[in-house]
Amino acid sequence: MHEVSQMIEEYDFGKIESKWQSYWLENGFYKAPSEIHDGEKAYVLDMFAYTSGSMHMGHARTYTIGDVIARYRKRQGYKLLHPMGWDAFGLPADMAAVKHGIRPADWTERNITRWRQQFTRLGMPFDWDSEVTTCQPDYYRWTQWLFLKLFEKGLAYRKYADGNWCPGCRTVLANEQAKGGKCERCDSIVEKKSLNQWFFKITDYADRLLEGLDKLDGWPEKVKLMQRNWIGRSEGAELIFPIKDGSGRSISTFTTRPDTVYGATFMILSPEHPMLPDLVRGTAHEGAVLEFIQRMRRSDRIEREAAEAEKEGVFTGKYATNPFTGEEIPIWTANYILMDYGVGAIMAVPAHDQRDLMFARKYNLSVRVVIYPREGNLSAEEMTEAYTGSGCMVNSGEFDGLPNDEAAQAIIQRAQKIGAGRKTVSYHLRDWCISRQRYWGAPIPIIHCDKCGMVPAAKLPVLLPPDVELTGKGPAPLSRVEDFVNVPCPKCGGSAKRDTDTLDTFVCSSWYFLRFANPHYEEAPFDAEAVRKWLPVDQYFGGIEHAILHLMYARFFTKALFDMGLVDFDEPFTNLFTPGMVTKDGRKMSKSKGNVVEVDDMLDKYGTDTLRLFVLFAGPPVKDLEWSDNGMEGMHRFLKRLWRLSLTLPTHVEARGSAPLQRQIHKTIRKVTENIERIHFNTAISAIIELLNAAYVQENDTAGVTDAVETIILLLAPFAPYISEELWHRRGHSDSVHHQPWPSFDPEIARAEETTVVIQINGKLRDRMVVPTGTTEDEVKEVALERERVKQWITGRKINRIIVIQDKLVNIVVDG
Ligand code: ANZ
Ligand code: ZN
Repeated sequence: MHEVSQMIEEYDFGKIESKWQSYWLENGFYKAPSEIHDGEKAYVLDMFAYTSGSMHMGHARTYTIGDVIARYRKRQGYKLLHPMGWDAFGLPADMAAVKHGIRPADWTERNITRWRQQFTRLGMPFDWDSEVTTCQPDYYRWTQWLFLKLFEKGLAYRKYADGNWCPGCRTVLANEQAKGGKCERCDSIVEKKSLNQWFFKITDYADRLLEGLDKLDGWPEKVKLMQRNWIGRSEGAELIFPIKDGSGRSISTFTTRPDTVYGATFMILSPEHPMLPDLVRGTAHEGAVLEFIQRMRRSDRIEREAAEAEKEGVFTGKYATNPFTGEEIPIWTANYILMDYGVGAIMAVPAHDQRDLMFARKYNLSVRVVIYPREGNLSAEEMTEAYTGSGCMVNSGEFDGLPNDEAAQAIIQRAQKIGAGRKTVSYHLRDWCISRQRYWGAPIPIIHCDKCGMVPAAKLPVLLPPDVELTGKGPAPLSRVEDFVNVPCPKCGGSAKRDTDTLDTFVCSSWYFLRFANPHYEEAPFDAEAVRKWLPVDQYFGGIEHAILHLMYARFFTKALFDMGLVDFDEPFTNLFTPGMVTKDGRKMSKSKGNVVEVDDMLDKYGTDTLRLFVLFAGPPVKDLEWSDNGMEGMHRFLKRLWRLSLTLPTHVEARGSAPLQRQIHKTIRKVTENIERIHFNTAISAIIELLNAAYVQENDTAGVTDAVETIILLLAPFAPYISEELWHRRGHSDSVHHQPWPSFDPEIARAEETTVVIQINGKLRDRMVVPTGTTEDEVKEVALERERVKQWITGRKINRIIVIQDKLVNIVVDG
């Protein structure tokens, strides 16, 4: 058999796609079965779509990855739940309303319609009867219900906190609207204004959110690390310094280095510290300090925190006593001490903390070395860099000569004895601010009554009033709707006022995965019985940009619901996969950079199957993918070759194919199966391409070639669903290729010749592994880096180089 030249019908992807789209939708391809039994379910979830704007190439890639796994699990015989819905509240709809005068509800509906079409086109025939939409009353009534549950448990509370205030628009701005410290509408300088805001007490769960990560073996290390850093647990001590003004007051500080207390030569209060105004009241220093406080209120927090930022501060005129040295030390206030970490005050140890050293040099404050490195010593006068390492205690009274980590413990014990402090833990995690002074969100279901205080709304949902004029200026939109605001108090019947803030959209997305188990359930936010069957999510897919907030909040909700006895698991997502970004010319695609490749354009030009194959084949799904028109062409050619070959073959052959082709068929099934499991779709697809190449070469073996092509169609179906379905039917089958059992292989026949490869770390033998002979350099690197033994040696160290000698050795060169 040769490349056929006779007239063969062309590969008309447009026609094929529309035919199978409607077929799959009509047959309820992704409709979840209602009957499931233990151990046979697969809940494969993509983060639901945020309905601002439309689908871009990054979404197309992520959702395709999810779709492959969903289709594959179904083929393996799992009962599948693979739903889609809409994260439909949020700022962009408000902004569209202000800019274009369109109602947020209409704008959102229009976007959803478009998203549905794009999903369908991409070969993802979701069951639209079971979508959830967060801006619909039948959903947000339950978001409100959950808010009230948390309120009841004391996990939702109100306090004053700084918001972005635009004096020009006389309105509160979101961080996105106040970039660079200016109002995006009127360019006014944005000020900080204290607002009464709602919070969820996520900090109560800090330790459990941290411990929970240890059990999440199916999560990427990178994401777990980001969450750990965000929680930022530090063990240390609270040390208390009495103020020397006869008032009997003292200042509490948080330190992770109690061992350095003898080197504390001054103290610093955060400019926001509540004690600061009192401390200077009526003194000569009051003016300067108050002016500094004012200036800090307007400054940018991120800048203040930056390590290299210029340090500045003001002396308060007051002194405190170092409880260990008995010395008097001056009390300052400075920009780099923040109120919301630790307790908002520190003992400054310039010899051993770089920021304190920069500050001390600038203001001529004294420096005392209290730890010597193991070798050499330090001079307080000359040092330009703080010594932050470990070593031996000096200038520290009875603790001299101890290793500093031992001294730290001894000093804490002593502090405890003399009432000067204790051991404590501090977190970087802050409580979650959930109130927004905007329109397009779920109203906070609370009524404020002068007599009864904060009273939960008696009836849910508290409906968002449909017609509210949005100008982007003035007070919160809902506060201007009189008949929304003024209501009787549910408790005393007196006149009261509704809360006019709406909930952060992250609240809506913290529980939607529970709702999917039975999306139209009317008795509760989720159907406990259905949740018991389907949850937790077996495989979750979504962008790394959600690694911190969304995933942390969803975990927090799950733990809170677990504590209330409403669910019986406390981690929502067993396995997580975060695909890389799609880039062009080395940069993330974005409208402002003008490097966007439109999904629709590519679908028009090449069809869905080509696009899907390209985004899956161009590199491992975890890595960023660089867009390439050539890559698209290459995939398109592959599909055309498959099409042509398939159409020339008989639909049925009796004989068996030749041994070499048989062997390759079994090997291919094995390789594709293993690599789909590892979400290494690029490797899986390349094995399929190789099999097609082999089939073309074995021209005389019609039986073998037919067998190979039939196998290719079966294996390719999750990746390129349309062409596979079409060719499958043309080969005389009457049911869907997507309902065929996943092909199995004979391990005997599929066995590759194997080689043992040794793994070295910095030239030392650390592990061995068996791989198929001829495994490529890239593949062998990947496999090596995934091995447990190897991870033990390399985690936390920087990989400088990996040397591979094929079929023999991998040497990983790391720092330190
Ligand atoms: C004395 C000291 C000596 C410190 C030394 C460090 C080194 P992490 O590790 O991030 O938890 N600190 C405490 N509260 C602060 C605040 N509100 N704003 C800015 N800095 C604050 O950091 C803990 C250290 O950060 C604490 O330990 C404190 O400085 C500082 F050789 O205390 B340390
Ligand atoms: Zn403004």
